[in-house]
Amino acid sequence: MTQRVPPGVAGAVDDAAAAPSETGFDARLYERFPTQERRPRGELKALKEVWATPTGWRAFSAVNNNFIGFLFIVTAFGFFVAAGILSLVMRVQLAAPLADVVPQETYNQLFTMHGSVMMFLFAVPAVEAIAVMLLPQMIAARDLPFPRLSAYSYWAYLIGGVFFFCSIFFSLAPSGGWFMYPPLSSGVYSKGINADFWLLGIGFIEISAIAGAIELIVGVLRTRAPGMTLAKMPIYAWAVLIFGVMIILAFPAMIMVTFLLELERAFNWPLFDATRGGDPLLYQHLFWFFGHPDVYIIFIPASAMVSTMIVTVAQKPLVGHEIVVLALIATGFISFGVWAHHMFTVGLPGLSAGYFSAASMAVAIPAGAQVFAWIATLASGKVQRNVPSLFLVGGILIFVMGGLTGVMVGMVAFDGQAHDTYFVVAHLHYVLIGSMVFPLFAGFYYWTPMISGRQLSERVGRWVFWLNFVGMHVCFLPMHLSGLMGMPRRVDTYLPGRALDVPNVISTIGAFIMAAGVLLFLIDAIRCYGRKGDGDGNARNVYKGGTLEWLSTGNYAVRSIPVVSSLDPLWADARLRQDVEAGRYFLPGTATGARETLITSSSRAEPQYVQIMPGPAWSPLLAALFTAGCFLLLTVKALALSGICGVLAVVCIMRWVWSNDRHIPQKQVDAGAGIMLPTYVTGPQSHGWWAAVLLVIVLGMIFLMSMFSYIYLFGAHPDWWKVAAPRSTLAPGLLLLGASAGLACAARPLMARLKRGSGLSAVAMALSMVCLVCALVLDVHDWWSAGLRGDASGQGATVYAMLAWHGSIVVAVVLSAFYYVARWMRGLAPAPANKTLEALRILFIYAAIEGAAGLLLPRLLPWGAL
Ligand code: HEM
Ligand SMILES: [Cu+2]
Repeated sequence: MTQRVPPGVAGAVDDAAAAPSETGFDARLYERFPTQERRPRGELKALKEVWATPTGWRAFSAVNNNFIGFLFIVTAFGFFVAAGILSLVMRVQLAAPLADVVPQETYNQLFTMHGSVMMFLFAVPAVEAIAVMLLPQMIAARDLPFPRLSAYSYWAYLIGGVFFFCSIFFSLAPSGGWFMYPPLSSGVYSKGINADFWLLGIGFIEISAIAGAIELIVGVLRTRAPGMTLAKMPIYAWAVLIFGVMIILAFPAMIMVTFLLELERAFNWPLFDATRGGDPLLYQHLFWFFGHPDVYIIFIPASAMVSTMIVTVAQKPLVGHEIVVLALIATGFISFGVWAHHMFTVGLPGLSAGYFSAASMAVAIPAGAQVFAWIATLASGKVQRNVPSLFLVGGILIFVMGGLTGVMVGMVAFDGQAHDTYFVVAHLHYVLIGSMVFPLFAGFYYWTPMISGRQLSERVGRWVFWLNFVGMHVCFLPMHLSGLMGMPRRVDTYLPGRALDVPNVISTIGAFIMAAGVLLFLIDAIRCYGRKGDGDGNARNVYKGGTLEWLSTGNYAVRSIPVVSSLDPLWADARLRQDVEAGRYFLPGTATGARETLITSSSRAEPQYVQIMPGPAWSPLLAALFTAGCFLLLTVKALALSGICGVLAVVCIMRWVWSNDRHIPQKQVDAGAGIMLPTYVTGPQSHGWWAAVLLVIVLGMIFLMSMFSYIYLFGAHPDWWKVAAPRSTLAPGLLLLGASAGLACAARPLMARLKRGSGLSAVAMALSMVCLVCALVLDVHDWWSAGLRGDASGQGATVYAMLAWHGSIVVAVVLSAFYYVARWMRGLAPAPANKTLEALRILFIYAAIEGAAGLLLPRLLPWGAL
């Protein structure tokens, strides 16, 4: 009897023959997937049981990406509605001149909260939430690689976000605008704790976004279905990868700037106070180094959703797939070089204004390339007429209009006229609504059948679209005009008799039309998702998409993980669904009796090992609760309680890591068709190692930002340097740090080579930690005895800020050293191939390098100033 080789398998084998293997995996093994094989009984049942979500109130301990992703999306949408309601109040206040609907201070809080919530609690989390839900399904992974981390980042976001939002009900909301420039937001002009609430809310979103980014990057690079090489990776996965990398590079600036602002507010360190050696422009540079890429962090995944849906809607492959991938990468790259276009009016030197202006316009090129690819794809196919396609086309139109005004404000001279007027308000809403809100709605309509097994109403959907589309233009088009007529943004009213009445009342009407559209959508969504039955998660591919998420049948995504050989596997292989659902591919059941997914190599996606995944647990939820408590209580200055919460949060995190870190025996399991794969891998091959390296990159970026702050202030003030640096610390400090790094390096060979190695390696880690602490103490002590004070000068503020940040890393090192020693004492750290040890070594070595940088910079930079 001849065996049929499924097309996917055949393609992957051909491919592998064409290119050398990345990991030594033999692609001919794929041919073992016979189509006629009888699966053992009970296999599917075991798979279902292992992946079942706990029921009742225990559902909140669930960590699966479907569950968490769904809650995440709903929460983000909730914040969109809430921030939208705030904007309606603003629009009512602005409907007529000199109206008195809300007091001025409340209006200030309204626009600050509207902007902050939209940007930080809606836009970024929403695209991240969709990635959490969609990415694993699209690349046929069973879950994201660190499910408990997603749960933690979701709960931290929910709890922090709700508290942040509620501040507006107590008149405790911040009022300095969504970018909170000092000096307006400093202790002098923003008294009370309102601004601290902003810092709190933002702090949470930073934690959540970075945790999510690390996990999404590792997810894209290491959990793709076998055969899904980078060339066959869906465009959406590319976008998620770029999104993750951008978060890792951009958010550190935001973390540093919020950290510095809080230091200035809490301890009166004059970081942004020009009269005492600080500089408010430092804040703007750091903020926009984050803030501009942030817009693209939102736009890139949303635009890839557009590409994905357009392919389906047109039933044609994306025209210029490679060009669109390149365009996404280029957009991400360029967006890091344009931040100062938000600062044209602060008096940049002519040359740099010219550079930033030109670079800003260059962003239009890749964005334009994408738009043309979309139009060409739509034109080449027979476009299905449905609600997703309406939102797609509408969104592209709106986005193009926003892009055009973007090129206008990118011109320095024009920006001088339009800056801080309603023209900018119009521009930013066109961009954000076109590039993100409309694609999001399209996505809701498009993927709802996959999530709930039911469709949102097409009939109602048309109304939702037209109300939103018309309302959007009626609201924001006149703002271009009122802006050019001189109406400033962030002002609660205007005078009569200046021709501003008409455009404003039109805008208000438009806002309510849009609100009606959103309300209609909400009603339909509740109807659709609220109904019981049928919604067993069975994906009904109503739009005939070609990507793998349409094979999802449960919490575990696909029944078996297929071999992929095309960009649109479902179109390429008509039998794929059948074969996958019959369990004819990888991991049809559970090989070890636990949740598991396949880890593949980063570029060619060759199977490497079976990752055993953690299941439901309360620790992420509790840890998030206590983290939130810690920050919140700190904000209201309840120090003791905040400390207790902090300790409890650490305990919960340790518990969670401890239970995650089961020592799995290194054995080989049958991953399907007798292909044997290991269950435990260490070193650069393991996904944990990748996450540790990414974390260190984030920490390094944050520290770089603190070094930048030092250098910037040093350069901005001629006689800035107040206290001579204690040079005598340099040699002993470096010696200690060198010893620390050396000991951490030695821990592993000690364990591998010596008989009592595991004990010695624990001692080495403990000593490494001690050296690190001593170096820090020595450093702080010497600056202090040299007379440097944080509140006395810009030098003091930046040096201590750097040390404070390094101090928090040292605290993490101390905690993890205790953790490691505790594990060793319980006999849980025996083998040389030990994941905990590997991750901790990376952290320790990084901390030593960071310490050395912090030691050197403030002693060496002012060499000439001696
Ligand atoms: C129904 C839809 C919306 C309406 C009616 C609306 C209305 C407004 C208004 C009137 C302002 C200006 C307030 C002022 O300067 O005095 C504003 C600012 C802003 N909006 Fe919206 N908006 C909407 C949707 C959105 C969305 C979807 C986003 C982002 C995803 C967004 C982000 C912002 C931001 C960042 C600001 C600037 C806040 C600041 O100046 O600090 N808005 N919005
Ligand atoms: Cu920008």
